Amino acid sequence: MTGLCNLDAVLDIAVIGAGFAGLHMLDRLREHGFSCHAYESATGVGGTWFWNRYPGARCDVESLDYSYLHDRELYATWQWSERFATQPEILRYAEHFAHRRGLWPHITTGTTITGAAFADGAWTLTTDTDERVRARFVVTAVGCMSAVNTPAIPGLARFGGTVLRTSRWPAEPVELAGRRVGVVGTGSSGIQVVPELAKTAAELVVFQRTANFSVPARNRPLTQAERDAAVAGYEQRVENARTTRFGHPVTGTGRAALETDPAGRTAEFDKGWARGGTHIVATFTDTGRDLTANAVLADYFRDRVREAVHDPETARALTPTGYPIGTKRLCVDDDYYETFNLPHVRLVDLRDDPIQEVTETGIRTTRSDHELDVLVLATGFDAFTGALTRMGITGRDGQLLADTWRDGPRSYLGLAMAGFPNLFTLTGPGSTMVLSNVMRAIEHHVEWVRDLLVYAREHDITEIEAIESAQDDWVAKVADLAGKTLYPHTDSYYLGANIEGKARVFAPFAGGLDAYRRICDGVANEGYRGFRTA
Ligand code: N01
Repeated sequence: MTGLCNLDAVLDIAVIGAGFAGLHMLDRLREHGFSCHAYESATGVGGTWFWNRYPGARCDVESLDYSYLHDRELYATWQWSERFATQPEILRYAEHFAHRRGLWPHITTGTTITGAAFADGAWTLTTDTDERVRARFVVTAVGCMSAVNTPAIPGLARFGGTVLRTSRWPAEPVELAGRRVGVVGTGSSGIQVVPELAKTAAELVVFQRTANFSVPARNRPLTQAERDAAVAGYEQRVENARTTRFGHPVTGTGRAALETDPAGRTAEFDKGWARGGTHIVATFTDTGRDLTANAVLADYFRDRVREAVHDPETARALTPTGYPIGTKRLCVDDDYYETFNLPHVRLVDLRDDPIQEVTETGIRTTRSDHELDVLVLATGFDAFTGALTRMGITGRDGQLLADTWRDGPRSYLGLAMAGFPNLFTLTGPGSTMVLSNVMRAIEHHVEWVRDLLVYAREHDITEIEAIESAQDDWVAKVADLAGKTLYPHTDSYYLGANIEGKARVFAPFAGGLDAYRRICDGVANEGYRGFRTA
């Protein structure tokens, strides 16, 4: 624990979470003289970057974009070492920000909020350390990918070896050299961890249910000239944050794939593949909305898999089929496919050979027993809603958020919910979340919520709550925008489809961060239209 607040007092604002959103929120609130305090489950700050410390973890957004922009001096002085930063470096960045802004005394770490109830104009938070915190307002900064998904694989508890989760990787070193390691899950985390584990494991068995589309990162050290250019271009970057769909520019050819001849298409895709990173999906204007155009891009990726993987059967299994590219998050890798050419690395295609059970000594699939010393679960998250619904949030008249969201999340702007006054959700479901650079989404939300709280103070507002009809309109808008994309074609965590029993609802706002920001600005400029105040 690093600092306690006076638990008898009523805070102006409690912040839940001390990742990038929580740290920035706390800082902005303190700057404006609010009494506030943050609570964090982890024993340190950094949120997702505290927990996801598995070998190979790094960001799939380039470091110079995955940085706070609101702190100009920090932007000018922090020296990212690589094009795509590693988890340890990003964690150091978060810790540095907390030190720089004097935030540590205002954060209680190692403390999980287990309940939040609204009554008599204030929230009462309860913690797993049996403490109670009273606050007039609560801002959640719990992240989009923080509630761990542990799959219901029969026998998991009986495994006699070591079970590790990429999303809760231990801080102390894990000895994997010379051991037989199994990895379940081939999303972004699995695809990043596999090449690293292969470097030391005696045997590595990768259990894949769905083959993912992945693009090479082409990671490399950043040059001083690149860092200097980024600092010189700071104003433009700030402007881009306001005016672009993703919060940073993604430049393509501006042409449609279906109106470009095949040789021209391949030449452009080759450039994107050689450059590395996710920008390749924006090469043409139609691959994100037209299934035929999408198939052209998907086929290009499939050809790269067949080119990289020597064994034809393994290549076939690793080739993604059956869903449009981009409708699950595109993975970014370092030699993922090449790893399967190593003699001690094997792929088990669970579509052909499903897991029957975990035994004391490994994983039994329909056809084989795979003997393992270590089992790595890279099985993802109850994304977007899980961290909120698991927290025991109870609003007006005792309504439980988990019940209110049983048929899918309902929010106004992704920031507030009818029936839950004085509660704001940074990067909540219904906002752009992971469909934009999440750093830019965080900065927007923090500024917007800060402005609202200042407005409330200036206008003696003690209660502010989303109006049901405004929320209904927002939910309909989010659904309508999703319906115009290819996302609903695919079972993914975007739709909650990775969690058994979860309502199949597309949670993010798919209209772009620029459009989202304009809507939120409009709401604020009209005296917080869609909110009831008292
Ligand atoms: O999780 P995922 P993740 N049996 O849900 C499989 C961010 N992130 O942690 O596709 C067997 O994508 C599941 O299979 P299927 C990023 O936003 C960012 O990898 O459901 N397999 C899938 O293969 C990312 O998108 C970075 O058929 C099972 C995998 O587990 C998000 O976090 C790095 C299973 C889960 O993939 C989540 O990524 C890492 C079962 N019972 C993560 N249950 C950056 O680079 C699940 N699976 C910033």
